[in-house]
Amino acid sequence: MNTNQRIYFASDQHFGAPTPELSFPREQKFVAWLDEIKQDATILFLLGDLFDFWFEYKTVVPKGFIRVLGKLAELRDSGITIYFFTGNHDLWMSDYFEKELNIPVFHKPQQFTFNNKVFLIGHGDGLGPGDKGYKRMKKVFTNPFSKWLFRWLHPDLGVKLAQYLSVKNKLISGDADVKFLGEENEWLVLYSKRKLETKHYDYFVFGHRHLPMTIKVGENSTYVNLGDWIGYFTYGVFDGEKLEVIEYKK
Ligand SMILES: [Mn+2]
Repeated sequence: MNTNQRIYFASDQHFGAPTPELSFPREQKFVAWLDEIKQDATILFLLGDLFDFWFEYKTVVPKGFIRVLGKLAELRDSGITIYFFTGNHDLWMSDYFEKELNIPVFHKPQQFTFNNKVFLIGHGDGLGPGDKGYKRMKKVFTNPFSKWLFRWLHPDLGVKLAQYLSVKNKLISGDADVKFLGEENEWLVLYSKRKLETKHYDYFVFGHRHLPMTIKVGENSTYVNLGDWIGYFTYGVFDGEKLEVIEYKK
């Protein structure tokens, strides 16, 4: 990394929710942010739930998000590396991003090293203790048979049904669930601390909680949660030395 280069992180945009019309101003704001970071970004990590619902049929993808997709294409074509991690709302993403945008898609946390700092990066869903209901639901959703079944529903019906269920699902419907649970109860804090028992990491970077957080989990280890682009409009930036969570004001 050059001293004037930055690595950026953002997650939980939930575009498309609660309605395309209400999502649109947030999409514009995100596009403006992407345009700004274009100057010094060397890598952009998108840590999941970019879309409130996404499904790839063999020849068809959902309508919408065209400005976001276009801007991502522009960044990518200008030489900025982009990595995408699926969240629980877009876990059905297949190879569209890889083929169309040349953006690799990960479904599990991955380790990266930048400037001798070790990062563990992912969306953060289903990690750590608890969250049993969600873990069960994820098994159903990732089951090849359910996926096959869903694919053969007509998209006008399938997407409508999925959008209904997604918006009804707690995370987008309000901030009732998004309360800090305390360091001893935050699943991703516990998960990070457990990971540190076997290996050193400088940074754990996750989304999913919709709550910006920077919490020390070890001597030289920090857990960072990126917040969201619904109410916080926060992102992470690594300058080669330290990782900060910043609010995008525009
Ligand atoms: Mn989310």
